[in-house]
Amino acid sequence: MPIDPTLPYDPNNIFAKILRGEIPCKKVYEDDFSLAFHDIAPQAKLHVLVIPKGAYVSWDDFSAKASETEIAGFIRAVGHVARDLGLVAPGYRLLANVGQDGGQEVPHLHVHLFGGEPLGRMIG
Ligand code: IU
Repeated sequence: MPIDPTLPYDPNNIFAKILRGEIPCKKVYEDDFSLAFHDIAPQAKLHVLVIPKGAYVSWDDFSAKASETEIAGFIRAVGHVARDLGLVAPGYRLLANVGQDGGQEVPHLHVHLFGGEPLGRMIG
């Protein structure tokens, strides 16, 4: 069920549990600001989620409340993951669902990174 991104951060959401090591994940990358792991239900040959370590529900409160350092660190981490996975030359897709209309189900900001195969155009 899509979430309401205006609600306070729920420290018991599944990605918070992954960040605390209470639930395992197939880790791809980690640094001071971010963690990346394989999506449990991949929607492309390669489907990785990149999340900030800070407690942010969605892109909305991350962009409004995170420090410049956290924002820069997170954006760099997404690029780092794509390069590590060898996706730069073939290309890839980034997606962040926000709230009800965006279909966001997990209330901790995550960017989906899809790749490993031609993805087709989504727009136009
Ligand atoms: P969404 O943007 O909130 O709709 O995406 C949530 C994603 O989290 C979705 O692709 C799930 O397959 C994925 N996921 C996961 O990787 N591990 C989990 O334990 C759960 C969801 I719950």
